[in-house]
Amino acid sequence: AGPDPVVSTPQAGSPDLELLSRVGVVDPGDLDSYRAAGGYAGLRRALAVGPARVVDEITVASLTGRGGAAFPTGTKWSAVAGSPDPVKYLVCNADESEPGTFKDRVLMEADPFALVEAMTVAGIAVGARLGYLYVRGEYPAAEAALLRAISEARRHGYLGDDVMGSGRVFDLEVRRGAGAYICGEETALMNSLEGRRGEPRAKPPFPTVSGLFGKPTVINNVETLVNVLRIVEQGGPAFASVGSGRSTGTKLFCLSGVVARPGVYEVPMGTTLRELLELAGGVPVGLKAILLGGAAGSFVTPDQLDVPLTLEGTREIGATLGSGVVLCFDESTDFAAVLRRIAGFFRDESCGQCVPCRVGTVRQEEALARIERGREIGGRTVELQLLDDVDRVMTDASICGLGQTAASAVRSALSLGLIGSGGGARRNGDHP
Ligand code: L3W
Ligand code: SF4
Repeated sequence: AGPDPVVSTPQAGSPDLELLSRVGVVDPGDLDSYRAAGGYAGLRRALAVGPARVVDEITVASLTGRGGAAFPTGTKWSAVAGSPDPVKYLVCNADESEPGTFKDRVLMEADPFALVEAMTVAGIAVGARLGYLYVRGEYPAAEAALLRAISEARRHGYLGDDVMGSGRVFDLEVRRGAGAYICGEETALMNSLEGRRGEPRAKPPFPTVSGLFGKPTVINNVETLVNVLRIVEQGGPAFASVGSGRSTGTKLFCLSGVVARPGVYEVPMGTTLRELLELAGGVPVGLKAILLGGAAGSFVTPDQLDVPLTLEGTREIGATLGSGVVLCFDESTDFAAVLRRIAGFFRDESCGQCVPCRVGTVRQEEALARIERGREIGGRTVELQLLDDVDRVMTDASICGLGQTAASAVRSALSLGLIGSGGGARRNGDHP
C-alpha cells in the first residue's frame, strides 16, 4: 500500500487533510480498504440527492479547476447537464505534464478508487454514460492502479449498467498518452482520444458545447475531480468555508528544488508561500527565486513569500497558482541556463500548428542560448528587445495556452533581473 516512493508525500495519511488523507493509508488495489476508509459514501449521497442537487453543490462550493486555468467547475457541469443532446461525455485530464507537477500522480497511484468514484459522481451528475481517463504516457503505475480500480468497481456494481442499484448507467475507459505535453491541452487531448493528431482546436466552441466526438463534454483535472467527493459528502457551503475569497477549498502544491523536504503538500487556499515552505522544512538557505505555477508560470522572489496562495493573491504580484508548482532555486543557480532549458522545452513541445508559437519558441530559445553563452548579437539590450517582441507575438497570437504562456517564465525572470539587466523587458504581470 501507499504511494510510489519516488514521490514523497510528507503529510500522507493526515486525518486533518481532505485530498491526501487516504494516501498511504488505503491499499490502492483493494476496494475493501477504500470502503473501510469511507470510500463510496460520496457516490451513495450523490445518488440519493440526484444529479441536479450535485451540480448545485459544486456551484455553491465555488470549486475551480486545479489544472492551471481555475475555471469554475460548476459552470462547466451546469452547461453540460443542461444540454438537450442525449450523448455527453466526461473526460479526466490526467496527462499531468507541466514541469514540476506531480500531484495528480500521487492521487492516482495511491488513491485510485477516489478518482473512479469522483468520476462516477461527475458523470451521473452531468448525464454522461461514459467517461474517459486520459493518463500521461509516462505514468504506467498510475494507469495500472486505475485499470485495477475500474475493474474492481465494475465487478462490485459501482460502475456499469446499474450503478449501486440506482438504475443509472456509467462506465469508464482508460487511454494512455504517448509523451506529448500538448495533449494535456484539452482539445488536443480530445483529438488524441478520437485517434487524430494531438493538435489543439480553436475555441470557442468550448468542450461544454462541442467536445469529444463533437458532443457536450465536461473535462476536469484529476485534483479537481477528487475534490468533488468532499463536496458531495459535506455540502458546497462547507467546502466554500475553507480558503479565501474566490479561492475555496484546499490545494495541492508540488515542492521541489532546493527545499529541504520536497514532495506534495495540501494546504487551505490562502496559506502563504512562506507557511507552505515552513511545512517543507523552512525557507531554503540562500533562496534566490521560486518558479510558481510551472514552466508556464512566473518567478517570485524571497521578498514576496507572504503572498497568499489564492487566485487573487498571486495575480496581484503578476504570478499564478497554475498547477501548483513551487520550484525553489538558490543563489548558485545559473538562471540563463534554466530559462534556456524552459524555452527548449516549449520549442520541443510546440505542436507547430500556428506560426507565432512554432517560430517564436525557436527564436526565444536561440536568443536565450546566445545570452547564456555570452554571444549576444547587437548586445544584451537588442536580445532583450527581441525576446520582448517574440513574447508579445506569442502571447497575443498563439492558438492555445502553450504558445500564450511560453514566454511567461522568461518575462518574469527578466523583469526580476535574474539574468542580469532587466532593461527593455516588461514587468511581471504587465501583459496578459
Ligand atoms: C465553457 C466558457 N467553458 C473557458 C473552459 C475551457 C477549459 C477551462 C480553462 O488551460 C492553463 C494555463 C496554464 N464556457 C469557457 C469554458 N472554459 N471559457 O475553462 O480554459 P482556458 O482557456 O482559460 O485555459 P486552458 O487552455 O484549459 C491553460 C496551464 O493550463 N498550462 C499547463 C497545464 C499543465 C497541467 C498539468 O500538467 N497538470 O495542468 C499550460 O498552459 O497554467 O493557465 O476547460 O474549456 N465560456
Ligand atoms: Fe500548437 Fe503552439 Fe499553436 Fe498551441 S500555440 S496550437 S502548441 S503551435
